[in-house]
Amino acid sequence: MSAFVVEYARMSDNLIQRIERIGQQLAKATRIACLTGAGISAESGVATFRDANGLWNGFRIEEVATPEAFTQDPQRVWSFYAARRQALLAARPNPGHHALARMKQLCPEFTLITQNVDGLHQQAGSHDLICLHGDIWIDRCNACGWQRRAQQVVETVPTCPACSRHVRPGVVWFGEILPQDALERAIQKCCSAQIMLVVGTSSLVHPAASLATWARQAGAALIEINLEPTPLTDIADESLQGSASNILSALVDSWPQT
Ligand code: BJW
Ligand code: ZN
Repeated sequence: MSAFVVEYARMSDNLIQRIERIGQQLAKATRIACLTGAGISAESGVATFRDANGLWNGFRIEEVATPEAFTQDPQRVWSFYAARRQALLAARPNPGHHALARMKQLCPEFTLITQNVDGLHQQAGSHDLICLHGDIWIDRCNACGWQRRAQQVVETVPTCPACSRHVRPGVVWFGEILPQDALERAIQKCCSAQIMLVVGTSSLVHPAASLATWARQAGAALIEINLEPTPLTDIADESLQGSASNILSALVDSWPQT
């Protein structure tokens, strides 16, 4: 028996019944949107931002993920991202990522939206993915627009081959605008969804966190999956407390067609 099946066996009868009922609702829906956050990658060994006292290897995300922090100390910020790139080299998608890729095959219109920059959804086969906060593997020059996909982890902040300014990771920092096409598409898909799943996010960072509120106002049923309550829990129609990989896999298993 795999470790995953053992975890499934540990779920309470009540949680299993709720998962089966929600699985049937999902199976009937033709338009589902799903927003994921760092919690879905936690079981792949990728650190979240705000768990464990909000520390990430000694950094507070609010202190390093800003354009001002990069201007002030580019090497400090680059080191934060270099360490994360290094950790990601060993990370693989977990059953939660795979379950969402499977849902895409089962639902006529399934839109996966992620705040994550780690590439694990894509590795699990979710290619038509809306990335709200960019991609950690992109190197970019803000001054001239030069960019490339990083091939290896470098410890020293690189300089742009075109204009010699500092190169930064292609992620969205606090105070920066999200990619307009990604955000517009996410809003449209969330506001036309019958059901919205919100998985493994603290729902503290906007506008990503607002998507669920907007979807709810437009008539979607909200289903939250998280280890603990969040600011969204009170307005969610269902809040499934537990690990994303266990619950998402169980939801797909309970889909009648599977
Ligand atoms: C599990 C689990 C398991 C663990 N299973 N669950 C409206 C109101 C207030 C403020 C604003 C607002 N609109 C805009 C703002 C300002 C700001 C903002 O939101 N501030 C708030 C913090 C107050 N937003 C912005 O600046 C955004 N830009 C913008 O809006 O531009 C226009 C504008 C600018 C200025 C003013 C006004 C408008 C940009 C936000 C960019 C966020 N960037 C980051 C870094 C990306 C690059 C990188 O990766 O380094 O994105 S910050 C960080 O937080 C990262 C994440 O994507 C994001 C969300 O974090 P997430 O995924 O929720 O992770 P955690 O750690 O917080 O939570 C993990 C959860 O998983 C927990 O709940 C656990 O319980 C759970 N979990 N294990 C299930 N196994
Ligand atoms: Zn440049």
